Amino acid sequence: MPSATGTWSSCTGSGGEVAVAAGGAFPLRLPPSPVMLSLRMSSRTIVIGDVHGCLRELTALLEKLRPAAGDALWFTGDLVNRGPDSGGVVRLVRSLGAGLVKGNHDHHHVRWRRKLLARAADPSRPMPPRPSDGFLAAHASLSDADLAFLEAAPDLVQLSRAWVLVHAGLRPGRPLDDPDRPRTLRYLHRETGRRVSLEEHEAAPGGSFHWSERWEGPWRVVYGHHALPEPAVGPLSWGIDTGAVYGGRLTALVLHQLGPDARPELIHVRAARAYAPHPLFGG
Ligand SMILES: [Mn+2]
Repeated sequence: MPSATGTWSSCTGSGGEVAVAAGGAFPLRLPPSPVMLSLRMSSRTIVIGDVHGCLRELTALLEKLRPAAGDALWFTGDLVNRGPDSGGVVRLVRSLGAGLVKGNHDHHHVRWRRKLLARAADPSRPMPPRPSDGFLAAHASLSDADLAFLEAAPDLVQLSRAWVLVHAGLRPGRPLDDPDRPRTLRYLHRETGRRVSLEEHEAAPGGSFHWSERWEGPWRVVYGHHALPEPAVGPLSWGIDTGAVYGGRLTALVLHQLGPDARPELIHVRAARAYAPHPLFGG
């Protein structure tokens, strides 16, 4: 995984994978001179929301952020699909040494690749149902190394004792290594607390609530997946999918420290245009 983000330990439970960025975000590698120490103290943890193939917007946001050596750079997942250049985005993210939590769109490409390989190894298997042309075009833009990078991405990253990164959400009251952690969590049933499934772009189904409404910690959670025109800032949660691919904005959350009282800064760039329709973004 990422070189810029320090040493890693990663464990796979019976379900979702959890990665731990050891010792905060990066190891102490710098010589103990006052200048270098002050550089280290100014390093940041930067999390960028769902890019969905928007290479131009990602490039513009990186120009604004100017990540430096020592900054840890992360992505909330869904690097691919819907936008113009999925492969270009994954290669840029890889070249930056950035880390990623796996989004459902990233996962679909890993799964499709597995199906194709299984079918090639055993032609007696039925052909899997053909995905959309857009998906197949995005898939063709991904190299084996890009797919391996997506496949290796964990479902959850613990940035520090206080801060956690996931693609979609966490169920209140469940442990971080919950084997039953859904990659597309949005709404929970009011009585049972179980996940309410929904089609893309549907409003909250009756009798449900967004997971972040009842999120009481103890972790501060940064997430994407749920596109809204403005970042969804709760007491202990920060939703930063601001719909770049729908003509909204690409958002970065910047942390200058990783303690429980850290105050994130939100930095945006506006999308050049809408690449896909979405009712909340006038599409
Ligand atoms: Mn998603």
